[in-house]
Amino acid sequence: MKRLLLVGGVGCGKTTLLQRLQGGELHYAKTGEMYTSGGVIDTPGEYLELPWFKHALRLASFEVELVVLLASATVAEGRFQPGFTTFFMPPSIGVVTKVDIATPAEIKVAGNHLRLAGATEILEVSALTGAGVEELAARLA
Ligand SMILES: Nc1nc2c(ncn2[C@@H]2O[C@H](COP(=O)(O)OP(=O)(O)OP(=O)(O)O)[C@@H](O)[C@H]2O)c(=O)[nH]1
Ligand SMILES: [Mg+2]
Repeated sequence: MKRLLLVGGVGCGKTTLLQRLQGGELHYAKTGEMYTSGGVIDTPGEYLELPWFKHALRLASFEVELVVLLASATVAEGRFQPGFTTFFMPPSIGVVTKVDIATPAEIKVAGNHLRLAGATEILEVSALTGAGVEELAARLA
């Protein structure tokens, strides 16, 4: 798997998706600080949501090949500023999460938030059911 930086709002499913991608058991664990696992940097959602943490995301992005912006399909509001991907040096892709508990319209809204953030490539997944995870894993290989 490429070296990745996972960025998304609190509870959007970053850690659960990482557990799924790494073939581990799914268990809830609030991310309290940035950490690296198998070359993937997982970040607390607060780093995106609280402005004074944001530069830490940018610094971390210098270590990776790809930034993965995640947006939960269950959250109607956008969590990213328009053009947010320009904040990072490496390329970015967008991932809509929790598609198992969202309507097609909600999935579309989350995808549009990611597009507005600057992601031109968007995948849809459920870490819980595994839907779309194989496609994502292939993209990240
Ligand atoms: N239904 C459903 N629930 C999910 C999915 N992915 C994550 N969740 C749930 O959403 C909650 C938050 O998931 P996390 O993976 O901890 O979210 P996070 O983005 O790492 O959150 P922070 O560490 O707080 O930034 C947990 O209760 C997960 O079980 C999914 O694909 N489908
Ligand atoms: Mg987490």
